[in-house]
Amino acid sequence: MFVLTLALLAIFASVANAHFRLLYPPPRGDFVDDQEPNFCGGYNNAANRTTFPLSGGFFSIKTGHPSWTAGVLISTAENPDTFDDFKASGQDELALNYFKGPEPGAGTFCIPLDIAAANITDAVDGANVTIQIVVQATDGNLYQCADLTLVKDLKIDSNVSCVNETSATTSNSTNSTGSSHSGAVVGLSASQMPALLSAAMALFGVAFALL
Ligand SMILES: [Cu+2]
Repeated sequence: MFVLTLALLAIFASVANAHFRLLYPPPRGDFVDDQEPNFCGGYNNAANRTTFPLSGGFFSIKTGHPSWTAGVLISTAENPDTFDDFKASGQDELALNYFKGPEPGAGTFCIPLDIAAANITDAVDGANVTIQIVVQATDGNLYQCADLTLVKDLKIDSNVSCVNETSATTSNSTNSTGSSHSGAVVGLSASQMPALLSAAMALFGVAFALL
């Protein structure tokens, strides 16, 4: 029973840490893990609009994935509800080009976001826009949206945390290659089940040692 409890704890801990969260600016709604592969993380309507600097802003994410690439789409529609709303002339409108995250990359990151520098038509002082953060990891594209009103010369409140903090504690110390991405915090996609199983097996080992 004790062993079973530990295994279940391992599974719940993994679920809680899967994917990524948008910490700032606030997303459209509460994080729903299994909705994150969908448009705006499952939220089709603008909500929680935040005043945001036209230039010199940042966003903050917390990710459970040790290896990832991210970019930021932008829409100047009032209530963007499809991926097409984040395109112009058939091309993605990017407020920030795709970039590779640091490795190991599980942790909290603060990423500069200068919307003025992206030169998006209509993304100007006073405009309502929506950014869609895209994180590409082992389980495909993941999405979170934040609805904004752009304000020239605005400074983000100093209470808003902007830190870079990797969580080395999530890496699997028994991983012999040292560079594999499968050893750390995992989701529950089929390709990641072996890592979850190995985490569960490690806990079984601890449980037997205690008996
Ligand atoms: Cu994930």
